Parts: sequence; structure tokens; C-alpha cells
Amino acid sequence: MIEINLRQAFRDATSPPQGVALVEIPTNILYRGRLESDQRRGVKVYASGELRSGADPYSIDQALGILRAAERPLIAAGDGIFWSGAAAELREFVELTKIPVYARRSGQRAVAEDRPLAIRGPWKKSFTGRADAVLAIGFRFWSGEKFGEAPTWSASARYIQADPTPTRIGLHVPAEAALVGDAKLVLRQLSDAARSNDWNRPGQSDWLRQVAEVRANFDRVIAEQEHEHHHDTPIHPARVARELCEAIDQDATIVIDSFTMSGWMSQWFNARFPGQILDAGPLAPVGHGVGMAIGAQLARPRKQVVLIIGDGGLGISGFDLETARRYGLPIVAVVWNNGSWGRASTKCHSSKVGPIRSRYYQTNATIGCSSSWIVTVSTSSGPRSFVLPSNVH
Ligand SMILES: Cc1ncc(C[n+]2csc(CCOP(=O)(O)OP(=O)(O)O)c2C)c(N)n1
Ligand SMILES: [Mg+2]
Repeated sequence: MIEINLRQAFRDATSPPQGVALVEIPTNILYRGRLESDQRRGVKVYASGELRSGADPYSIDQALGILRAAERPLIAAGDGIFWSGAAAELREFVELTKIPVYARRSGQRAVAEDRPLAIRGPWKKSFTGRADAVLAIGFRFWSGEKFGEAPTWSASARYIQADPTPTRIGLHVPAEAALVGDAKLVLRQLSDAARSNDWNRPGQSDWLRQVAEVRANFDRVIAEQEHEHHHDTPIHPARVARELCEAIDQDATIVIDSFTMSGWMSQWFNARFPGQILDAGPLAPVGHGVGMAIGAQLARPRKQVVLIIGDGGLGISGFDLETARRYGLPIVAVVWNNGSWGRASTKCHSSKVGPIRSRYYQTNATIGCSSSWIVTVSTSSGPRSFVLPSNVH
């Protein structure tokens, strides 16, 4: 019996709505031998992605009607794109219709973030808040999305929601059109219908010009800010974010477990493939990072996995770095040590607790991790950040 239950648990976890599946094996079963003949696999085992269905064709026409009538349409694409493997289909629909797309969470980078039609998370609000039609596909309006409420999202926009899980539709926004189906198939349906209806939206609308303007303005402002604080001591989070983004491999996975650094990383990090950034998720926990980094390293062996973790998160889950060490899983953990549970944003010490004396690199050196403390020091060519081996203090 166990095999079919385990197999079913994996199917449950990875089928919409994706999430945790719990398997509990009672001891009377666990310790009984000679059960092989009782094991059942299931009559047919399907590969992931083999079981999909598209949306009702009526809802496809309805959705296109809403998008076609809009002056400021927007696509919001979320985790559903990643789970469905629908990045290519999303790009095709976006290029065909010239509708800008805000891709979030593991859907980030379904469309390259520097493309004229891509809206990035840190400056999305002037578009999500002013759109007159929104197609949300595989996208959850969770706490990080202010539950779909104004002013982050427009209260007067017409909403279309596409999701394989019907109970997610209409939960946070009053979806006028409901496309119940898998993202890949729904996007194919939308592209086919748009093509057969001679979709023709000029690529140079005022709406798209605004995207270009806001992008250029944002890039300039963060570059100026980083420049201004580049030599700050303690090191400014903008510098950490910028230098980290420049230093990592193109195919590195980033795990975020620091409230403070998540905002700075969102500003600087341009994802290169969907699923590259693994964030805290809808429950906004703390201390999930080491476990997620271990999972990412197991799933993407020999690729860089960089965990950005706060001292609070490390206090909750730091002991599992030893697990990673024991299993020889190469994870780089960057500890943002502000001596605070998320409060001190740019300073490395909080007024409440006084100067920070905890040095986590020392703790981790004792469990066999290679460990460094990063400080800013002056050199003849100006101040630079140095990685000091753990025995230099
Ligand atoms: C499991 C859990 N416990 C508590 C909280 C509340 N919480 C939000 S932020 C935070 C502290 C984060 O501190 P740290 O990891 O040091 O991040 P940083 O200081 O870099 O923002 C806590 C405890 C939470 N979100 N989840
Ligand atoms: Mg902290």
C-alpha cells in the first residue's frame, strides 16, 4: 500500500494547487515485513505535466474582448507559469498582443526583465494601480500583493483570472472572466484566438512609453543611491545587493530569508530563468532559508545556491547548515547581520540592542564551514570590501 500512497502524495504536492502533502505511516504498518506483494503502484503512472486541461472557449473569447477594449491592459503572471512550464507560451502571447507583463515569484523572468514589455516588481505599482484590465494567470493576490487591493491594484480595472484551481478565482479580485485551466494550455488558447481575430495592437502606445520611462527612472535612482552609499561603513544593503547580483553565476539559485534584504534584492536582481529566485512565499516566514537552500542544491546539483539570510533567520534554522555540511552540499550563506529582527534597515546595529557582538562566521567555522566576515577597509585605490578568512579578525 505504501508505494501508491507515496506516489499519490507527490502527485498531490505538485498538482494544482501545489503545496505540502503529509504522509503518516502508522507503526503497525511501518514495522511489518514481507509486504511487497501488497504494494500497489496505481494502474497507470503519469509524467508530470501530462494531465492538463484548457479553459472553456467561451471564457477565452470573453477575456480577449476585455483585453481588446482596454487602454491600459496588464498581465500579472505568477507561480502557475513555473509549475506549468508556460514561459514560452507567455512570451508568445505578450509579444503578440503587446500587453505589458508583471511576472512575479517563480514566474519572474518568464519574460526577460529588461524587455520593453516587462514590468518589474519594485516599480509595478504605477501600472498595477492604474491598469484598466488585468489578466492574472497562475497568480495569487497574497499578502505580498496587498491582497489585490487598491492602491497597489486598481479598484476599477476589469479582472480576468486564469488558474487551474477554481477556488482561487474571485478570492481577492472580482474576476469578470474565469479561465479555469492550466497556464500553458490557456495561453495557447488565448494566442490562437488572438491570431484568428486579427489582434492588432500598436506596439508604441502611451502605456508602453510610460513603462519605458518608469523603468529608466527607477534604474537611475537606484544606481545613484548605491553610488552615494557605496563606501558606507557598515556596508549599505544596496551595495551588498548590487555586488552580489554581479558576482553570482547566471544559473545560480537565490534563496531569500531576510526581510530587510528581500526589498533590496528585488531592486537589483534581474532573474535569468523562472524559478531562479526562491522567496519566503505567501506565509512570509522567517528561518525557511537553509532548508530551501538544501533543497535547491539537491535539485540543481553543481549549480551555485546563494542564501541571503538575516541573523533572525539564522537563529531559527542556522543549525541546518551543519546538515548541508555533512551531506557535502555547497551552499553559500550570506548573513545580513543587523543585530535585529528586521528593524534596522541600513545600519548594522540597532539602537535597542547596542553594537553587534555576535559573529556567525565563527560559529559556522566550528562546524566545518568555510567562513568569512566581510568588512569594509581602505586600500590605496580607495575603500573596498574584503572577505577575510575566519582566522583574521
Ligand atoms: C516563523 C515566523 N516567525 C516570526 C515571524 C515574524 N517576523 C517577521 S520579520 C522577523 C525578523 C526577521 O529578522 P532577520 O531574519 O534578522 O531579518 P532582517 O533583520 O535581515 O530583516 C520576524 C521574527 C515570521 N514572519 N515568521
Ligand atoms: Mg536581522
